[in-house]
Amino acid sequence: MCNTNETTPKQRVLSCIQPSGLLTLGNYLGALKNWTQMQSQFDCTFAVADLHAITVRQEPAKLRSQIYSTFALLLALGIDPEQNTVFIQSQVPYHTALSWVLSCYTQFGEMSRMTQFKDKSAKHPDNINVGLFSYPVLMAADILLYQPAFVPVGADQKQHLEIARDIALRFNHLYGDVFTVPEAYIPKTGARIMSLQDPAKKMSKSDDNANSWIAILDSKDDIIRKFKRAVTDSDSCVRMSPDKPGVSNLITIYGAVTGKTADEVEREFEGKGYGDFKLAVGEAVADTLAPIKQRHDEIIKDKKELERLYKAGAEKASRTAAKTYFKVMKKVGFVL
Ligand code: ATP
Ligand code: LTN
Repeated sequence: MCNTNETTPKQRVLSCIQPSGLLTLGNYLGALKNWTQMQSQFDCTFAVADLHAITVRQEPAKLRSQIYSTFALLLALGIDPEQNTVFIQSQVPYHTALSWVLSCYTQFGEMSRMTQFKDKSAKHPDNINVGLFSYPVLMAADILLYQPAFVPVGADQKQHLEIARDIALRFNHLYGDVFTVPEAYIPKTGARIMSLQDPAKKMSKSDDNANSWIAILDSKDDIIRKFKRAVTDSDSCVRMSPDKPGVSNLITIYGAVTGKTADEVEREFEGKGYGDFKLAVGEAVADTLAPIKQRHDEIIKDKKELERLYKAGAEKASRTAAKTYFKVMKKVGFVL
C-alpha cells in the first residue's frame, strides 16, 4: 500500500552575507528579501560570511559588533532559525578546511578573471592579499559543503557562482558525484541596486561615501536626506533609460519596494519633478525598512538568546557540512 503521508523533501538553498559594514538597501533588495520569501518553499541555510569580511582590513571591535548585528538582522527579517539553519561561517571550521582542498582544484588563470578581485584590489592597492584573490574558493566551499540546489544572490555574484559550479563539475568528473552543482537564483527586480552618488557603481556597504548607500538600519530622516541628494541628471523627467542611470536606479528602487512596474512608476510621476519623486522614493524605502530596524534593535539587546541561537545554528550546520567534508577527504585519498 502506498504511504499517503510521504512528502518529497524540500530542495536546499544556501546563501551568505558578509558583515563587512552596515547592510544596505542593495543587500536587502538584491538578496535578503528573497531569502525570507524562500523559507516556506525550500530547506534554507543562511550564514554570516565573517571569514570573507577580513579580505579587507577590519577593526576587531567593529567587526564583532557587525557580526552580531548581521546575525540579528537575519532574524529581524523574519528568517526562522528553527525551521532553517542560520549560523556564523567562522564557527564551522569545515569551510576553511574544504576551501584548501578546493583551491588545489582551481586554476590561477580562472581566478585572475574575477571582476570583484580587480575592483577590490584597485580600491585597496596597499592590501592586495592572497585571501582577496582566493575569496571565490572559500565561497565555493561555503556552497558545496551544503549540497544546495539554488544559491540566491544579487547579479554581482554571478561570476563567483560560476566558479563554484566549475569547481564542483571538475571534482565530480574526477571522483564521481560528490557535489550538487548549484544554480544561481537571481531576483528579477532589485538584482543590481546602484550607488546613489555614482550610478555606474553598485551600491556597496564598504563604500566610504555614506551618502552613496542606504543602510537597512538608517533613520527615516537619513534615508530621505540621502535620496534628496541622489545624483540624477539635468532634465526632470522620471523615465527609465540607459542615458539616465541615476533616475533609472531610483525607479528600480521605488518599483522594488512598492511592487510597481517601471511603466507604472513613470505614469505616477508624469509631469512631476525630481523633488517629488525623490521624496516619494525616500518615504517608501523608509516605511519598508522601519519595522525591520525596530525588530533588529529588540533582538540585539538580548545577547544571551542571540548566543544560544548562533551556537545552535553552528551545530546544525556542522552536522551537514561534516558529511560532505569527510566524503571529500576520502575521495581525495586522505586517511580518516
Ligand atoms: P562589500 O561592499 O563589502 O563588497 P556587498 O555590499 O557587495 O559587500 P555582500 O555581503 O558581498 O555585499 O553581498 C551580499 C548579497 O547582497 C549578495 O547576494 C550580493 O549579490 C547582494 N548585493 C550586494 N550589493 C548589491 C546591490 N547593490 N544590488 C543588489 N544586490 C546586492
Ligand atoms: N561573496 C558573497 C558572500 C558569500 C556568499 C557565499 C554568497 C560568501 N559565501 C556563499 C552566496 C553563497 C557576496 O555575496 N558578496
